[in-house]
Amino acid sequence: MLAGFSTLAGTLALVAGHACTSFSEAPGDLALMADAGGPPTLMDSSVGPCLPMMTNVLGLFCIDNYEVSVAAYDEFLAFVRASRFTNRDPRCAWNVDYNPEPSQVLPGGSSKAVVGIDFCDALAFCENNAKRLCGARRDVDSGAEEWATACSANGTRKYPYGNEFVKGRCVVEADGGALGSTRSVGTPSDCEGGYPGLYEMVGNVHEWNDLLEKPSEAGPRNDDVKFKGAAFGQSLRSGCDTVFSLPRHATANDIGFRCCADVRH
Ligand SMILES: [Ca+2]
Repeated sequence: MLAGFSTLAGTLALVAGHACTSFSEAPGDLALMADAGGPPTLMDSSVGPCLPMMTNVLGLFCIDNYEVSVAAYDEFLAFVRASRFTNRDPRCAWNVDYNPEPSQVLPGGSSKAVVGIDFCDALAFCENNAKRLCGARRDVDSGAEEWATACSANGTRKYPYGNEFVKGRCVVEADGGALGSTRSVGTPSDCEGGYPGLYEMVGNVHEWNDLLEKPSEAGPRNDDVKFKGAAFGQSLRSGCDTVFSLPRHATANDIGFRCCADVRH
């Protein structure tokens, strides 16, 4: 899948063999709406312990059911263009451009998972939707991770759907996947789990996590951060434990993301 990494020539060795993702969130699910006039407002909190299109994992946290879609991300970009978003994370102070890398946009239109976005773009999207990029679990100090807990059904499964690989369940190269063959976001598929209603945790597109792999002396822009779950070009039988890392500023045509959030009590 090296051909797919048109702008990552210097880092291809780190990610060779992986590929694919897709996320989705219907525009109507946004917790912060970019209405004309006035500041963004939170949605009514009566919708339940998790925002719409999110799964409640063990009562510990919420996670998006799908990877973030191009359509949802476009709404965020419109919000940014209206000069109504301010990046407050010091790790991302360098990031002022939230547009996906044009050369890495996949075919398929607005229903596909957004790719070509860097870690800080993903972080900003989630924060602007009253969510956060999935990271370390907040209920334990063991280093357990939200994304991995959700994918593996709390450590009980290698794949979202079970412990035995099943061809065709998730979108990986082993199943004949090719560039641009990602599933649309927001449509249930056989790649369900580790909890009901959660899709494409393995395959389709990789997903940025708020997990530091290796800090950089050059500053947070160059810190290596993790992305998980493999993608459409992944050549191995990737599972919930598949992980790679790239600098925060890196982008690729098969790295997307989904968001997590606190359970609302
Ligand atoms: Ca995925």
